[in-house]
Amino acid sequence: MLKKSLLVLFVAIFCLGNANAQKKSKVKKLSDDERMEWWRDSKFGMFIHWGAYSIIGGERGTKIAGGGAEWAMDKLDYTIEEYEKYPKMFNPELFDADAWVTMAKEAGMKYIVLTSKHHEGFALWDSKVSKYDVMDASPFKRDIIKELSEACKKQGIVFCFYYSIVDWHHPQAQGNLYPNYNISQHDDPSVVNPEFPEYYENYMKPQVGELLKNYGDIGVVWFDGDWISDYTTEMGKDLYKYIRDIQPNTIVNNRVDKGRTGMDGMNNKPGQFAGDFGTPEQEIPDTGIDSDWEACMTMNGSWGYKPSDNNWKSSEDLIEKLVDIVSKGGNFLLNIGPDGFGRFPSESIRRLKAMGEWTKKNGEAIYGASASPYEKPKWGRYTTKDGVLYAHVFNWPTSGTLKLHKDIKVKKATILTDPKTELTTLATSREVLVDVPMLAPDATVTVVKIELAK
Ligand code: FHN
Repeated sequence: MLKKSLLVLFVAIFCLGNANAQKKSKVKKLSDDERMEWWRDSKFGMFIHWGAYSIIGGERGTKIAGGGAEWAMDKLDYTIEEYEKYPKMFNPELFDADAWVTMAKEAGMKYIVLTSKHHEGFALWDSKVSKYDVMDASPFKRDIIKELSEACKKQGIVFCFYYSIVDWHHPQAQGNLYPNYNISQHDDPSVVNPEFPEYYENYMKPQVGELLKNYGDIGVVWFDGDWISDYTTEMGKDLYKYIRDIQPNTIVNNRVDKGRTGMDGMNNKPGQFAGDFGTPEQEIPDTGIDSDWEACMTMNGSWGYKPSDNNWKSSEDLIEKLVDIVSKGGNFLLNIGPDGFGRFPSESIRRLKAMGEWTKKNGEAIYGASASPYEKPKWGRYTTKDGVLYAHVFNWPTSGTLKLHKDIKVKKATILTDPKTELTTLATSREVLVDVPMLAPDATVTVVKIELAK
């Protein structure tokens, strides 16, 4: 009897495994260009840094953490035991995934990258690998990754997640803070934890696997913490393959491997490191890079919620940064740091609204647009799409004449938001002159649409 039931069980397991493999094989594996297409066209995404650090706000008594408030555990010298009280207080009852996604969508953002687990190690999903997660270590007991991924799907926004390789809560993955994390903060790159490979195989990969298997299509896996000496390029290449085997069409950033360490990826040979796009941070390259890249940036000076940091970039500056990045062939991943209640800061909401008003009117010159073949003009930037050149004017000419590159052959010029009014143009040997209104039609960036002559 026992033999028969064991045989039945074996057959059942075999069929289930086979069916699963069949299911996996049903996903059509896209070519690299097909896989990257949605991302290249999107241009603009929302980064969200949210975790137990969002309760702390970067402050401990009289001390304020330098830099990002998401580094509170390290910068404010919490021991692991001291820090563990914060997940126990994490109960963001004002969290509303649908509202977050709506704010991103109305800002003109096409994808969202949420920190599933930052360096603090606290997981925002129902992890079966660890109990240091929102379901077991906090009173909130809601699967944030599930709620946000479902809200994204409902509203047509691509859901992506960030995952930190370094994990200050895990004794095998504290990077250069090992082995004295709790006692003193030392940072010696030659110090590696011999048990890190065990964390990589038995904790990190299974957690990444959970996120890829249980929350639908994942647009991008955004790794971070790649800099620790414990993490090797062999692991990076293995992890990239692991991800693509589970979801073949997911895009992975260059921090999955060690590509950032070689002069920030500028001097790497093609194929030397795994990863689908470069990740300049808090900066925009001077010129375009002839490979895929995404600049990530904060609105103030902190990724995590930091009420003491009032160094907010203006909406106009953020719009100009979006244009500058797109004119150089990149994507813009702009960060929000929600507070411990689950609210976006009002300063962030105001900027998202302003960017949404601008992208609603001028999105044609951004989404799916490419880098300009012309060097950047003094007054702004060019983008191009489908035989049309878009002149994004940051500094409106007081003379009433906009000067374009002399090689531009104009068929028709209009203000993008006023398509019925054709502008007069004159080609000279030195430049192309365009008669424009004395006052800039848009207080931030006005776009002149130039249909090019064949
Ligand atoms: O240390 C992190 C930091 O907290 C933040 O997450 C940024 C965002 O890209 N990445 C690391 C710093 O490079």
